[in-house]
Amino acid sequence: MLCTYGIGWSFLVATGNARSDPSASHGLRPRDALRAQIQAGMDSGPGSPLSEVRARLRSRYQNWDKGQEEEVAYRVEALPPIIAPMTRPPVTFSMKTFGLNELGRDLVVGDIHGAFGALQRELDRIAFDGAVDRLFCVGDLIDRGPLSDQVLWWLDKPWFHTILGNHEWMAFLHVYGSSFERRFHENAGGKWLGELPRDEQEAVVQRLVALPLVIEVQTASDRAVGLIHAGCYFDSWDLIRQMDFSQLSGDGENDFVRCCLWSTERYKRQYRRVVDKVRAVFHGHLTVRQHVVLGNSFFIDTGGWMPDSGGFFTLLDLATLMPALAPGEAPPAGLSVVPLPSASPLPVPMSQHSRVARLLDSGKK
Ligand SMILES: [Mn+2]
Repeated sequence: MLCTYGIGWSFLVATGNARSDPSASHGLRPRDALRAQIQAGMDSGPGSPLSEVRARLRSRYQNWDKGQEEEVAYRVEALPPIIAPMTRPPVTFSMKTFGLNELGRDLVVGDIHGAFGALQRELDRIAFDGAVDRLFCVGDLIDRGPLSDQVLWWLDKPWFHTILGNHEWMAFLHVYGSSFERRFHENAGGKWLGELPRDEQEAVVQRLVALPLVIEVQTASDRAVGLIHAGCYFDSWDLIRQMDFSQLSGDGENDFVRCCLWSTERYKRQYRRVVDKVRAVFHGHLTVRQHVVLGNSFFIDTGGWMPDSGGFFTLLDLATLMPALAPGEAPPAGLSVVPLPSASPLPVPMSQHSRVARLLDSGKK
């Protein structure tokens, strides 16, 4: 028997023969049936769409056992409405500016992704001194690496300053968003968050979402540098300085915020125009084999969070725009290329670091 339910759109739910032949599913996905079932307010008794969904899910597993059955049944029943009720705490985006550090070094590092141990080893190697030095991060502190749950401990360090990355934003939606958003973050390495008690989840993500979207740091040169996780929306930093960040809608659904958190356009297009009125803009988000400079945009996520695949942390000194040196270490004559696996998302062009740094420092563009 074939029953048709029309609830806003037409679809088919297979019953009868389909029960004994789960492959006759008519292309209906379980979520579609669930959505229909929820919207129609149907009961979940025998012969209902929900029971058919369960039957179809069962047929997918070769080695079915009671535990799996209960798990899937739970998942099916626990599916909430597709659009989550808007119970999020209010979000206010911001930009934070830092004055010149006259006491020590200012360094910038790419995505950390929970690899705080490897980062600490690199800081130790270059004799980072938290009493006078500052470390700035381009966001994505969490997920994938082993120590994401240390993130608040790191944010408490007075010398550690970071912006918001898309992973921090995804974590916020994980806790306060829909089931889609939760799963989206889990699949991006965010399972650790769901394993924390609910009150800790809320404490973590409320702290993360309060991070500034943009940081500006004054350097000893006459110009400041900027940090944005993914994409710089404007070709002039003055336009960012003039923005009223508090007017950006807190749901993150506007072009500027999306660009800051997600855009890879400058790199994909190899767009080399210099961002005016700023010495350099640092980005993470894209993992590259060796840090890359396009115009004065620096892409510095060199995969320090996946050391087993040849990744390493790039820490650049904001005064020189060159890698931070260990005590007694000579400046590198050339930058070596460390191969990352082919899963690395994009090909990496030759670094133009030295030439660009010279040009920037000589004031030419
Ligand atoms: Mn990212």
